[in-house]
Amino acid sequence: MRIDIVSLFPEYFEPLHLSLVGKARRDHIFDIHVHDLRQWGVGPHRQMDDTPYGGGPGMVMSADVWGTALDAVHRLGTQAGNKPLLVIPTPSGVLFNQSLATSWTTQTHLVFACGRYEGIDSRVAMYYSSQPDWAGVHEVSLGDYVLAGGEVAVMAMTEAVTRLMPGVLGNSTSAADDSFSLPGGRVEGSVFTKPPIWRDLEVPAPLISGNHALIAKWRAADSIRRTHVNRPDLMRDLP
Ligand code: 6GU
Repeated sequence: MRIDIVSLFPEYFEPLHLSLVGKARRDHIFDIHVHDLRQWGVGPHRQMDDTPYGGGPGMVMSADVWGTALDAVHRLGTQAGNKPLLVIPTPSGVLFNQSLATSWTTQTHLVFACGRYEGIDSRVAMYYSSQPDWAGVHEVSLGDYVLAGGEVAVMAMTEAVTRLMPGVLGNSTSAADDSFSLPGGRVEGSVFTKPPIWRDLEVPAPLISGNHALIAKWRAADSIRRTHVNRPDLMRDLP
């Protein structure tokens, strides 16, 4: 997989050289290319935004600048003849979740277009969703709160998707045991390590019993308990 990220703040993405994602990049499981949108800006000031039609506060990013940028990034990935999926992070998008992340792992080329200010001229999403040499457009939100721009959302989405790709997690850590990948989409239960007693708090007995069936049963029950307490919205999905 090839991932291209276009942003006015490319430095935001330096941490993608670290930890699990950084290691997987060095292992060539996928590559990530970050581009400064400003290079496609117009005029001596490399302008990339303008006032909104209909009035109102703030600025809107120009379709023209984004069109030039996205066409250029498309060409960078087409050596393989692949169609890129365009992801536009926006609080007005569909909610990002584990199943959307999983569905993206089979793409050959992901392009993230990070908006700032009041967002990107809506004709950009319209245009690229109708282009046969693109795999589609997903406008995606991280959750019901507003960030200053798409960068932090793209960091989260990139990490969520890439850790699901074959070879990124070691065999000892399986994505099948992740929250939201468990049966019914529930969250993971509590976890413990040594010592068995810490400040008078004991590790639940089943976990130190050595009885694998008992351990599995305790974990399933604890996961359901935690889903009930923290995520009652998920409970209707449980079997
Ligand atoms: Cl994807 N972008 C912005 N700017 N704010 C958000 C978001 C995205 N998701 C939640 N809030």
